[in-house]
Amino acid sequence: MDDDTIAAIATPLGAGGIGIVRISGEDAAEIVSRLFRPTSGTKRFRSHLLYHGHILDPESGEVVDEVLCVVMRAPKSYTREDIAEIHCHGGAAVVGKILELVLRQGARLAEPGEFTKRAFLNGRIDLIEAEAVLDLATARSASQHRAGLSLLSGLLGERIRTVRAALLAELAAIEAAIDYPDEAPETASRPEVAQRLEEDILFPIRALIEAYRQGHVAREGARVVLAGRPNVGKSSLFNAMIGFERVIVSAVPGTTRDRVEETVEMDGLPVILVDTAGLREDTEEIEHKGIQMAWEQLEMADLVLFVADASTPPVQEERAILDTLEEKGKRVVVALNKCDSLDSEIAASWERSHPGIVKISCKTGEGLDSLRKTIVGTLLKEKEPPAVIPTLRQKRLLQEAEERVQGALEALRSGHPEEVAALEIRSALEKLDAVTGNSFDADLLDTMFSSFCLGK
Ligand SMILES: Nc1nc2c(ncn2[C@@H]2O[C@H](COP(=O)(O)OP(=O)(O)OP(=O)(O)O)[C@@H](O)[C@H]2O)c(=O)[nH]1
Ligand SMILES: [Mg+2]
Repeated sequence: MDDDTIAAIATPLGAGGIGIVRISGEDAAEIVSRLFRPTSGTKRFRSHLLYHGHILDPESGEVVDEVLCVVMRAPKSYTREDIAEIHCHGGAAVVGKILELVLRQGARLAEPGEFTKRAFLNGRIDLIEAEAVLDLATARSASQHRAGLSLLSGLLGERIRTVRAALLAELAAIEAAIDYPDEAPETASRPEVAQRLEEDILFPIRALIEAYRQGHVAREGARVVLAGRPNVGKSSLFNAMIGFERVIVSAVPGTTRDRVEETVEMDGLPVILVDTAGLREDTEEIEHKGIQMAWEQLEMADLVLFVADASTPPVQEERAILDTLEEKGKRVVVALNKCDSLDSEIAASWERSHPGIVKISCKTGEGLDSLRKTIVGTLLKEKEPPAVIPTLRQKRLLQEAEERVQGALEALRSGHPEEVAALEIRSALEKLDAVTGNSFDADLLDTMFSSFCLGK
């Protein structure tokens, strides 16, 4: 474990009001005291108190900036090490210069996420909370912000620790039955253990996996995939929704052959919008590939935005596409585009077959707001997102734990030796520990923390 003193700029670069240089490690206070001249003339910093003063370049004696400084002594700090922060003016040149001075005094430039990694390694937060910090630092929408905060509350960790404790108790019961088959109490009998495994362990784990399914849209954003026949205006709608000309629009059917995606926020919800090739039969090879890709995208969609053209009547092909989507259980919103040149008879026939259809025009912008509302309403239809929503990493581990518990249950119920169940339970315990970071491997930590931004 590294225990050198690290430093980084903790605020985004640019011209903010203030910028913060953060230092963590044994030498943090010492380094600051060599650069900082407090206005009060004090020699010793009291912990957690903000001091006014100036940063001086020790070599030239030149004043670099007027700042506020704070030292937070271990263990009452984010990393549980001594932390010092210099709050200076936010211009990139000033913050950069101060960081340079700090590094010259012997601190090492921190890796992305290294402050949070130390907080985890020093036991201040568990891995779930570390992930929550990442969530919060990168949250682009109100719902991501909420998902991050709920993880930081420690509720998920609490639930997992409860399940873990129950699992450990059952392991003890099974091992007692293996070691002392004649003396084992009634509560260690196979049916009793199996019942508790199911009710106290399997069901709560499944509930968390289900929470991911219900809530991942709030956390990671929804995939909204555009679909429809060629030339109905999918790419025009895509551009209109993201607010700039990202994809080519043309009067030639079959213009889009590739998949293009962009993230936008709709009413506080992150949405990954995907444009695809128009769906039709009988095409040349490249377009055919595009259509295949479009169907693959539709498989992954949380919602399909089906676009139709108000200047042509519904055709059999469109009916077939919509039927297929329905069979797959996809949520679909149908938009009737080109309403600026609408034929009232055609519009009426679309409205008859699709009562919820939203009339829009990419040309005039008409109806786009109500289309956004319909999309968000459909995505969030189910209900309020669950109180805790695991991340994808956590959900995968929970699924593995679920399989192991399931395995233990089957072993107990089908009369396999108790040892088989014990083995499965041990392996389920490992999976749960990996969620909270009770046990972890170095590779996992490296990948996880390296996705943090600098200074976090
Ligand atoms: N009048 C009118 N024309 C539109 C509207 N939206 C799109 N168009 C026109 O419809 C044609 C096709 O638009 P695209 O956005 O390329 O259609 P697409 O569905 O992406 O087509 P493919 O990529 O070929 O599947 C272009 O000529 C657009 O200018 C609209 O609201 N009103
Ligand atoms: Mg297109």
